[in-house]
Amino acid sequence: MEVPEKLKGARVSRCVCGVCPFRCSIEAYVKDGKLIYTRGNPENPNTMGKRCVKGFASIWFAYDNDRLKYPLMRVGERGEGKFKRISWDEAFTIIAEKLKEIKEKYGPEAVVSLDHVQGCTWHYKCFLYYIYGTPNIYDHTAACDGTFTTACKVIFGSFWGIEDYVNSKYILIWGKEPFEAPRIVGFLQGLMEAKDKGAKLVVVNPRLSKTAEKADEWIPIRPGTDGAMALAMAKTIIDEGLYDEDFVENYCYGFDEFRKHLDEKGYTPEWAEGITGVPASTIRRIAREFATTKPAVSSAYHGFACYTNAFDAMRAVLLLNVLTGNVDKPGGFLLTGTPEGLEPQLKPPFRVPEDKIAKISKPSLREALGFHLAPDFPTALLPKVILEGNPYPVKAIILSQVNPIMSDANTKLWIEAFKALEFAVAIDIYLSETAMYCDIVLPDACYFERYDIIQGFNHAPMILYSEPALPPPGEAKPIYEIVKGIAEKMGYGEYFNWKSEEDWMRNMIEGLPFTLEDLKKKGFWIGQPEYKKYEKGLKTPTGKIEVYSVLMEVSGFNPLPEYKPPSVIPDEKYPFRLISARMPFQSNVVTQNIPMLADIESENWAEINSRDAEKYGIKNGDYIVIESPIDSITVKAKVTGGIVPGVIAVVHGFGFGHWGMGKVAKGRGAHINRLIDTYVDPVSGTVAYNECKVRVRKA
Ligand SMILES: Nc1nc2c(c(=O)[nH]1)N[C@H]1C(S)=C(S)[C@@H](COP(=O)(O)OP(=O)(O)OC[C@H]3O[C@@H](n4cnc5c(=O)[nH]c(N)nc54)[C@H](O)[C@@H]3O)O[C@H]1N2
Ligand SMILES: Nc1nc2c(c(=O)[nH]1)N[C@H]1C(S)=C(S)[C@@H](COP(=O)(O)OP(=O)(O)OC[C@H]3O[C@@H](n4cnc5c(=O)[nH]c(N)nc54)[C@H](O)[C@@H]3O)O[C@H]1N2
Ligand code: SF4
Ligand SMILES: [Mo]
Repeated sequence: MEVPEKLKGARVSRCVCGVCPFRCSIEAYVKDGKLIYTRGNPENPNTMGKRCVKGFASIWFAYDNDRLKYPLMRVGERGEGKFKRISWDEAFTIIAEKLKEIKEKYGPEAVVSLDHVQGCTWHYKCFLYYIYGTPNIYDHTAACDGTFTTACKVIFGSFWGIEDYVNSKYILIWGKEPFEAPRIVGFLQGLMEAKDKGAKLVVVNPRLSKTAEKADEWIPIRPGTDGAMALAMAKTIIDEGLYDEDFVENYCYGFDEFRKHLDEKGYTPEWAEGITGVPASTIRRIAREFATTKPAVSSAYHGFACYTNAFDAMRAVLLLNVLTGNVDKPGGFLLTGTPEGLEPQLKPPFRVPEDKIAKISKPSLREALGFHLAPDFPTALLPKVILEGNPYPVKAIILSQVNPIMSDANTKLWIEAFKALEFAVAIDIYLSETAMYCDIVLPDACYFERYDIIQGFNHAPMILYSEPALPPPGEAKPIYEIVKGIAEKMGYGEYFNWKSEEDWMRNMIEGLPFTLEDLKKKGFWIGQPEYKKYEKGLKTPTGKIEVYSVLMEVSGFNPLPEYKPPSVIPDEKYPFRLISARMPFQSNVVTQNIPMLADIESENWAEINSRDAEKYGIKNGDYIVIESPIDSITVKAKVTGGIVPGVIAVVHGFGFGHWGMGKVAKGRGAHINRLIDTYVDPVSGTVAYNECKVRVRKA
């Protein structure tokens, strides 16, 4: 790809975008010490020189004066926002002493770490696990795609799945948002190309979302009921003999039990119509179209999974690919990674001799609370654990690149929990809402100011490389230097005495089929894509694709997917269900201080059906009060025919009360998570954000 004229003479660095969790490989152009341009890595098939608008706009991180520049220590009450500047040496000393004290008083498991899924958190995870000895190291999976990854694990023995849109002829999307919540531009490009080539796009969603707008067919569905429709489609496909007999016979475990189960439960399209509001004739037609158009792909992701009944719904949606033989073949649902994670596995950045590795004496909170299949502890349950000291005391939290007071459900409870902690540290690039409740706040380098090695989300195995394009602002440091500083103060400096970052990066890729030099050359390494991995055997207990899940059975769950209603049902007092949506040009809570994005849309809104709005006298643009049983917010109404009556959708990520996230972010819009009580999926532990009933009135 050619370099535009104005970029000639600029130094180009290869980085991995950290704005959303999907790790696009990018190029950053620096001229005269200024970051002037970024674009997707032209050689990487996931980016092809492109990146999404929210990623593109994050160039602002390089200029934002509101970024954290110095370590801070809290001097006021928690949440009051009073901090004083301290030196790194003071910060490291305080943290090292507090960590030692808590370990002595309560045991290492009393320290919980929450972080994002970016790579250089490896140092910090390995330090806390292998050296400090806490088993409680979690990332944000439980707030995000835990239901999807767990379903991939139990059915396919893989970590993830990717829709091969570009080669598909029939794309069935259930409540996920390639156009509203883009992740990895290459996937999105593939979807557009498939449409250009004539593929049919069908979107099942309670809202006429940006993706539904572009679909050939939008199927409005009652929220939290997709499982019923997917199971009825499965029954239709089987009853009408439209399934791939050869595939099912050779590569699947438990098809006969599934067929019997669907019959016994009476999961017919007529039954599903009563639950979903989708006509039985539509369910039958979509089932036939899906099964007879090859290749086809059915997929769901985060938005669909925000219910306590979503795990089996996710299984049912993915099993449609299995019944029709659309697994790990071009145009179908491609498998990637093993149950443990993406491949190839990276090694720890430093080695701890066997006899020096900390002995973990207590089970992790995830195990202690019985979430054996979950990839992560349901972090939404952490506030209760902290406040009740059950199953054991949790006294300190270390956060890196997560902001649970904004991102998780039940804001008030999280605040209460933070107030009850003995010690809390936030590592962030802004003084986040959550950092406001911490004792020490440390300024991190952002994604184009640090080194990193991390796996890519891709069908063929992919490793990504990141190098700094710029130095971090003020005294900010990359997280590996932060961990080094703490470790040295605790007497573990020997593990961090690398001469340059290359030393620990070489440790991470030891034994892999490429060198650091290879990585640097292109910014990534990609292996060969392998299709039809089920022919060689998968990493499930039976080695087959498990329609009947042995893992579920041994964990005490129904091995076959069944339909159960959501946990929260709107009633007379709270007649609406609240669901979340996203703005295409904001990423969670990270991009809110970027002026050019704030200029496009300065606040979030609540979508409400025009019939409902009329009943309450609400007009487009009016401010409305939305009340749930636990709190209320005031937000602008968007009156639309494009949402199922009885549902209100609010865009997530807005409503910062403090100055914290910066001048631009402050005070814009409303914070949806205040309204949502704590519900999690019982299998995957994922936060059920849409289990929320509300009422509305004009403000
Ligand atoms: N612009 C933007 N892009 C993003 C992000 C962002 O914040 N902003 N975040 C990134 C992250 S972290 C993630 S995990 C991904 C998320 O990516 P997706 O999972 O693809 O998107 P979500 O916005 O979580 O999905 C919400 C959709 O689910 C629909 N939905 C709600 N309830 C139901 C239901 O019961 N049934 C069905 N069928 N649909 C339902 C909503 O109407 C909405 O359209 O996006 C990533 N990309
Ligand atoms: N109601 C509702 N809530 C949701 C969702 C929803 O759809 N609806 N979506 C959920 C989903 S899918 C997700 S993934 C979560 C995301 O929620 P979180 O895991 O909390 O992550 P982010 O919102 O991405 O950002 C968290 C913090 O990272 C900081 N940060 C950004 N870059 C860096 C960096 O380089 N280093 C460090 N140390 N910090 C950095 C930001 O300043 C911010 O404070 O939110 C969830 N919350
Ligand atoms: S989808 Fe956008 S924000 Fe997410 S990693 Fe890629 S460029 Fe960054
Ligand atoms: Mo996410």
